[in-house]
Amino acid sequence: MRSGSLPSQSGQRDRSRDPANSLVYSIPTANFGRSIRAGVVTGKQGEREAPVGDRAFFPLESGLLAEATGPVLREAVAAAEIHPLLCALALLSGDESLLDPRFRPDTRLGPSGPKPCGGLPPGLVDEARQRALTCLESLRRRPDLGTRVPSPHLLERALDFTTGGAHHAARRMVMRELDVPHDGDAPRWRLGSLAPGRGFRVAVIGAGMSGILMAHRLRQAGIACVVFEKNPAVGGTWHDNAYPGCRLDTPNFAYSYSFAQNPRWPSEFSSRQAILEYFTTLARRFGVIEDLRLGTEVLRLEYREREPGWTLHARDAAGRESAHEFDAVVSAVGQLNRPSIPAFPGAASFAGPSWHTARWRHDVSLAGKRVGVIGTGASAYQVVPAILGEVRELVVFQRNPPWMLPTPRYYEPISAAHRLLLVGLPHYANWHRFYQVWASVKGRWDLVRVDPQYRHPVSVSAANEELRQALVRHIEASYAGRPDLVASQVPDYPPGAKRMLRDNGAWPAALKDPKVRLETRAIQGITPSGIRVADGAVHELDALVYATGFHAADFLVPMQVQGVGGRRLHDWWDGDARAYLGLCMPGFPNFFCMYGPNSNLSVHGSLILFAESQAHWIMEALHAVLSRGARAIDVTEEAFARFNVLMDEQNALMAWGASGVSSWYKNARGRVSQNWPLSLEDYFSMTERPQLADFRLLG
Ligand code: N01
Repeated sequence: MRSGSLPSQSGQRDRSRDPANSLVYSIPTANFGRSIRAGVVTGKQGEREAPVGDRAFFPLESGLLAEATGPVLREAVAAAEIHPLLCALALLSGDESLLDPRFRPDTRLGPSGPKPCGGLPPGLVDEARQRALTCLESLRRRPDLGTRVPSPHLLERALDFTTGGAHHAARRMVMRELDVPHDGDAPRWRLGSLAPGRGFRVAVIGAGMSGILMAHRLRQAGIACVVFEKNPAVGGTWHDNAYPGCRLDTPNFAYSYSFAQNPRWPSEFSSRQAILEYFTTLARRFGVIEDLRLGTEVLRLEYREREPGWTLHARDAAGRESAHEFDAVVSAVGQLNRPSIPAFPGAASFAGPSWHTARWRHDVSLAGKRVGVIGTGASAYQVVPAILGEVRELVVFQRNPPWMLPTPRYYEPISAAHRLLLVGLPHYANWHRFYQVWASVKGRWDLVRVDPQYRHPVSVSAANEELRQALVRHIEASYAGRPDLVASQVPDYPPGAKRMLRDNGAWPAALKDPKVRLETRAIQGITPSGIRVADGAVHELDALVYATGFHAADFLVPMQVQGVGGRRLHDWWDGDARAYLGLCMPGFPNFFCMYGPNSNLSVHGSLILFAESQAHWIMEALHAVLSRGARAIDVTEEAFARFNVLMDEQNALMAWGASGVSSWYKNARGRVSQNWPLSLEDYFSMTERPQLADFRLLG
């Protein structure tokens, strides 16, 4: 495809690179018809390219392996995830026999979670590790370790080995997640050549994971952007949530940009600090930092019809208001950033300090205090064990217990032995990440899908019931000898109806701690000295923590957005936010949402995978506008309505839609306005490029 033209009707993205883009370059190959990451694969077997990682944001240190002693190497191989290691070594050595079909992994998640070592029996694991060690020993001192270029054939073999061939259906998504070609989603057009002489400015609202990515893509296309961020620093949710114990609850390697992979994560589920550092570092390296207006909140957006574009009203940290004109606006404000504090009667009378988990009061010591924590969601799950050592007493107020997913190694750091391979062995960290991504493509989706023929008082399918029983067994084992806790901790709703939480024993240990009381009676009100519950009993408290979640359904609040003909977005939504692909609404041309309605993931995939698709789609939409000499793009009412019928039908077939339990996935009307109900591949293919029949281009 010519640079500057629209994607072909076949939907294939030709990602041949613009040579002006210094980050990427193309090496077309016979097998893939696409370019391949520098140093990973080239068109001709054995051809040399730039060393792996030399253009990467987080370079490797392949010299480390040469210095390692034999015992250290053995320890590293024992600590490695065996399947990614076999793939990396096969690519480096050319030894296909490492991809022995007997070693092929089963990456499907069962009721008890991922199968250790891809489900291989111990004897085969030992054999595979021995083969890996022998290969590693023969390779590690080779001076060309960091520059060896495997063949496309080997890449295919490694993919077949990992996925059992299933990747062919999700091919383009798989290649992006593997970063082959490197940064394949980088726009291969620049404003200057696509629309010479035309000025085009974009506002991005929010400098979290989505906003940083969006600004990076715009910069890659030479489009001027300004990023408005209400906080004094970047990071979004990772900036806001500074409560003790905050860490990722999805696998970390998969929770990173596909084109900026980090081999140095401190844990498979890293702490908030490590993730914040990752995004802060990248904002700097991408240059996005230059486009930032920190401490500046966007108040209002008004669409100008005469000269299509947006007027954005903002207020800076000093309270000064200003107006700015843009051609397009991308909201990247997230879903979980406006704390929700229930209006308990008497809340204002509480004499001690009280705060929300996302507004942690680091100036208040909890030492020796009687502390109440309201809520048992993901935030409470992390904060309660983390403050337990400090407090005198802790009362946990629970309305509904969550389902716990056994994750024994949740807090474990990545060992030095494993890090040696992640940082020192080319390809290993990429394949380690890819392995996580691939396992999450299906994730637990099948286990929470409704079988309309299935009848059960709680579960929504036979597979869901199997999962429920496995999780009940985990609860019974975790609270052995405490029938009171078993009774209070087994949810009465199906697994998947609310977010399932990672458990390494820390939460059960906290609930069993003599300092902790679990209160399951409803909160009636708050008094100056504590919390009064249903039968009038009062828990005396010195401090109160609201772990009560966010106004997730109130998309874009409190911003006011006025579109064509004075259409006010929130009036028009009328408490029921909807979008087309989570990205746009009719009557709001050139206004795009990242992580908008119905684009949240809860049982499969990583939000970063979706954010990358959304940023890509927005760039394609802007390309359509600019390449046609149009001013704006607006989704049609019909396409918007059709898409939302699909969302509602499909969400009704998921545990979260079928169950009546309260959750932040639903809005006040009970409609699932947050979650994506289909597969990751579906979203990836729907966001490959805008279906122009669903849009009006405005001149
Ligand atoms: O919020 P939540 P969260 N009276 O809405 C209870 C992400 N996250 O901040 O279950 C009494 O899940 C409410 O009770 P119930 C993640 O996606 C990620 O914990 O509705 N209780 C519930 O127990 C997560 O899903 C990470 O009956 C009341 C709790 O408050 C999302 O953020 C870490 C109540 C709210 O739970 C939100 O998690 C943290 C009332 N009136 C969060 N109102 C990481 O990955 C609410 N509750 C690191």
